[in-house]
Amino acid sequence: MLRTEICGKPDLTFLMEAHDALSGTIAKRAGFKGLWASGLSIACSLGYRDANEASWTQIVEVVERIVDATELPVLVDGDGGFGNFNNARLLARKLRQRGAAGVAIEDSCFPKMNSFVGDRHPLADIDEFCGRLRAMKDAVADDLVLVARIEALIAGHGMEEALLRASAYAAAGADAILIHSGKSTADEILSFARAWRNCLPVVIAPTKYYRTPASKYRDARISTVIWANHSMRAAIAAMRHVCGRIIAEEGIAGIEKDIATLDEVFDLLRYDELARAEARYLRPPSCSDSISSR
Ligand code: SPV
Ligand code: MG
Repeated sequence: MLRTEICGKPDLTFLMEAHDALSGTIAKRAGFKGLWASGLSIACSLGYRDANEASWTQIVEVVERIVDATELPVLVDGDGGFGNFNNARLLARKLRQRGAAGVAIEDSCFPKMNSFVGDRHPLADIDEFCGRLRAMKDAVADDLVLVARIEALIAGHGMEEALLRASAYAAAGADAILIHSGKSTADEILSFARAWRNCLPVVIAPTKYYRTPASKYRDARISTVIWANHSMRAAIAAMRHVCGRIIAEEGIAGIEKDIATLDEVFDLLRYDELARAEARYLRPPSCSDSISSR
């Protein structure tokens, strides 16, 4: 399960977004040691908005494919747990069964809305959210890293509220705190980290403050950085570009050199392994012929 690949290693950990088995496989090949199963990106790839339109069972199915294909530790974006404590613990149990390494749940209300859409982000009541965390912890104990995500800064509440929530969530059994921010600089994240003093490992997703170099997070002793949606956004840009060119050029000769070769596709999916397995396990034709002719 490699919990330390999710958070709590001595050095900074990086988790790369995956929204399906292919994006997870590409991240693994690039050298990432852990993945973030992004709610936004999975929803997007299914054609849903990041507003709890995808069901928790649909998310679990995608996570299972990512885990199976990559065998990497996967921290799953569990949104707000898809309801109350009962839905949250069902989700936690299923994710553990399907091989996830951890789950992050955010203190939003169902149905959630992506943190960067609009400005109506009602926060869950602290005690009610702690009930979700306790129920998840009781359901899966230490088999799944439990990350409590604080949306207080996103929702326009101050640092005090964020710290109050972090303490309550730690007491409720969280293993790490994900502090989220929509600011274009890392200032408020870094001041949270200073005040929090690593009471639990701190996880961040610098989607909006993307200019900050990783060295700043190292200096602040942040545990884990999530590159939350970058494969999905890269795929959108690449697919839009290729579709536009094919329609404009009424052909594919021009784009061939800009896209992955078929050999690359077969290599990513390890067709060579299948060929070796066939050589080992398929009965030679002569053998089956002789059996059927008896
Ligand atoms: C996600 O990837 O779904 C997240 C992170 O929650 S972010 O989109 O940066 O809010
Ligand atoms: Mg999300």
